Order: sequence, then structure tokens, then C-alpha cells
Amino acid sequence: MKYIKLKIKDKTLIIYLNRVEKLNALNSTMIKELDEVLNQYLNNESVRCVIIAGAGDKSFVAGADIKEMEAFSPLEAADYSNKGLNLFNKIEAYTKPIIASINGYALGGGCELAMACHIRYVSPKSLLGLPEVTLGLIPGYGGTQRLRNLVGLGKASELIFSGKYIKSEEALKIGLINKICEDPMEESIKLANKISQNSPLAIKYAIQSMVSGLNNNYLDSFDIENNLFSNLFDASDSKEGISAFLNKRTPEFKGK
Ligand code: DAK
Repeated sequence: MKYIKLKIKDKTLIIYLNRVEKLNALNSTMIKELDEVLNQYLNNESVRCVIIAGAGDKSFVAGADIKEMEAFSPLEAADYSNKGLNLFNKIEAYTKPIIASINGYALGGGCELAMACHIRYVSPKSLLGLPEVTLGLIPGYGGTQRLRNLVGLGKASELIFSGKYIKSEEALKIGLINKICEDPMEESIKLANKISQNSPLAIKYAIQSMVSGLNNNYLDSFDIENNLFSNLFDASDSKEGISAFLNKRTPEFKGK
């Protein structure tokens, strides 16, 4: 892979977006490579959690690659747009938890990528924002929806209309990120290890249930949650978890 470095730590796949000289700005090759990696590991049972980070110490992702966009024909723009949107939706619905470990700039498409992840751990000096309107664009990877879902319409409007960057502290205050950490990778790995002790099947269903709530009306989502909950009683993980609790031992989940 040209722009992606992979590392496996215990049961966690760490994906580094690696285009340091361009502050990891997302181009179409990176989008393709990231998509391939996620497809490759989706059914790999030894991986229970994923971390996405930017290589280097300055940037998570400083946005979509502005230079590449400049040369797009309308047809290329449509293709780029479809592939990017599909990837970001895939990340949001990915059935293993994905943590964005953010060290530095998370701007434009980079902030959208972080928002598509399930959890965001961020260094104190990071800067986040959606400056697309300063380029005559709007967030195009689902960012208008995801930012509104995370921070509410008022704050989302303020950020998107102004294109301003905010520091980690403000991002935490408005609910855009989960936590500020001196070392976001170390903390992300700790969280991933904790998550990996739990039932992969239960986590998969929790993700499916939460994502279904984004696509369905409120009451239908309860039905979906109810079905997923009931299905777990057919699975060995729930029997293992309940039996381990009752027998005062540590459960060994298989994700089945
Ligand atoms: N694209 C391309 N190159 C970038 C880049 C980007 N987004 N961000 C940085 N770089 C490159 C710089 O051009 C520079 O390259 P060289 O000149 O060395 O060749 C190198 O990275 C280092 O950057 P700087 O020299 O500028 O570094 P500084 O520390 O001085 O400044 C900065 C850091 C992050 C403040 C600055 O680089 C900056 O303002 N970058 C652009 C930030 C930005 O506007 N990001 C949003 C991009 S728009 C869509 C979906 C999504 C989107 C669009 C369409 N569809 C579905 C159709 C999303 C759009 C965006 O993300």
C-alpha cells in the first residue's frame, strides 16, 4: 500500500494514514486503500477493534486533497464523491469499533473521517474544523449530518458556516470528541484492549442498532434493537457471558 501503514497490536488493527509531507491529506488512492483494508479485516476474528490515526506528529488528516480536486472533471468528481461517501458510511456502520486517534489537524474531510469513526480521542493541541465553505464547497462525506448529530444544529451551523477551526477543549465541550489525551494513541490502545474483552457479537449488534437509529424512525429503531437483543439469546457469547458471571470467572467470548 502506498499511503497506508498497518500495525496489529494484540487484537487491534492500527491503520496509519501515511502521507506526512501533505499532512495526510486524503486523495483517491488513500480512499481506495483504506476501503480495501477495512474489507480485508471485516471478517478477521482475531481483530476486534480498529484505530485510525495520521502518521507523523502534526496531523490526523488536513482534509481532502485540494490539489487533486482542482483537476477533476465532473465525471471524476462524481466517482470520487461516490467512493468517498461509501467509504465513510462503511466506517460508520463497520461492525468492529473504530477509534479515531487524532494528533494534530482534523480538517474538512479529515474531520468528517473522524466523525464517521465511532469514538474520537484527541491530543490537547489538535485543531478541528470544517473549512469547506472557504473553498466554495460544503462537507461532502456526510459531515453536515454527522456534525449535527454530534453537536446539534446550532453548533453545527456555527462551525460549518464560519469554517473556523476549534481547539480540542472546545471540541470536547460541544461533544464533537470523546476525550482529550496527552497521548491519544496510547489511550486509544487502552480503550481498544478494554473493548476487546467484551463480546464481539454484542458489540456488532450494538453498532447495528445504533446505526439503524440513524436510518429509521424512532419507534422502528426500538423494534430493530429488540430483534437484535432477542437474537443474542441464540448465540454462545451470551451464554458464555452469563455463565461466567454466575460462576465468578472471566468470560471467553468467541463472537458467535
Ligand atoms: N490538500 C492538499 N494538500 C494539503 C492539504 C490539503 N487539504 N493540507 C495541507 N496540504 C499540503 C500543503 O499544500 C503543503 O504542501 P507543499 O506546499 O509542501 O507541497 C503541505 O501539505 C504542508 O502544508 P502547509 O505548508 O500549509 O503547512 P502549515 O503547517 O503551514 O499549515 C494547515 C497547515 C493545515 C493550516 C494548512 O496546510 C491548510 O490550511 N491546509 C488546508 C486545510 C483545509 O482547507 N482542509 C479542507 C480541505 S477541503 C467531497 C467530500 C469531501 C470534501 C470535498 C468534496 N465530495 C463528496 C465531493 C472535503 C473537502 C475538504 O476537505
